[in-house]
Amino acid sequence: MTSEALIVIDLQNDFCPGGALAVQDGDAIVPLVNTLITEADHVVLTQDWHPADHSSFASSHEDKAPYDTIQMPYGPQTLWPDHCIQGSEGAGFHADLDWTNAELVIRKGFRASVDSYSAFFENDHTTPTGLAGYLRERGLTTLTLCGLATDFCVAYSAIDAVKQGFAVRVRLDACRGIDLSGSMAFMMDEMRGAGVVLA
Ligand code: VGL
Ligand code: ZN
Repeated sequence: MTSEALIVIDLQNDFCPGGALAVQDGDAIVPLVNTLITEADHVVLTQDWHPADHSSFASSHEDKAPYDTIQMPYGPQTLWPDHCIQGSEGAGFHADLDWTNAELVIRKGFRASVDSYSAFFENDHTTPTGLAGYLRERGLTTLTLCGLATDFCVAYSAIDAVKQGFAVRVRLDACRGIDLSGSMAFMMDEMRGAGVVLA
């Protein structure tokens, strides 16, 4: 057994064309992600998993529209269209994603009061999801990340993973981004600065 794991971030219907928060060409990465899954020794998936009244939804706030920013107790928070509601079709994994081999599915964003872009910490940057402990206990120290969206959940996960002491590579060819007001260029720089290997 090796110490390497593939982490597939949020490859869910709502982030694919036709979904509630569609990432351009989000579904185009599915064949390559399937190949990476086939080649990987260990596979972990993340699943954005919000209650219907989640605080990251613009619909939960009066006079707010999707992509507005609000101040939360933990800092600024972008508001989104309702997406990845627990148990909905949109929250499901893309139908062609072959995740049979996945050893763990980690759900995030399930508490109404706080969003969670990162697979490791909620957006308060202090509440852990448990993923770091899981990986450490299993001796999985080298991580390859792919999925959606490059400039949000993939980037936040990659940066937190480095901070947690993992060796981290992001397969950009197996990611697609949202690019909201320059977020793509900004988060690429943040990842590079943190020590994430961009491949
Ligand atoms: C994501 C915005 C809101 C993501 C999740 O997976 O990148 N982005 N929820
Ligand atoms: Zn979300």
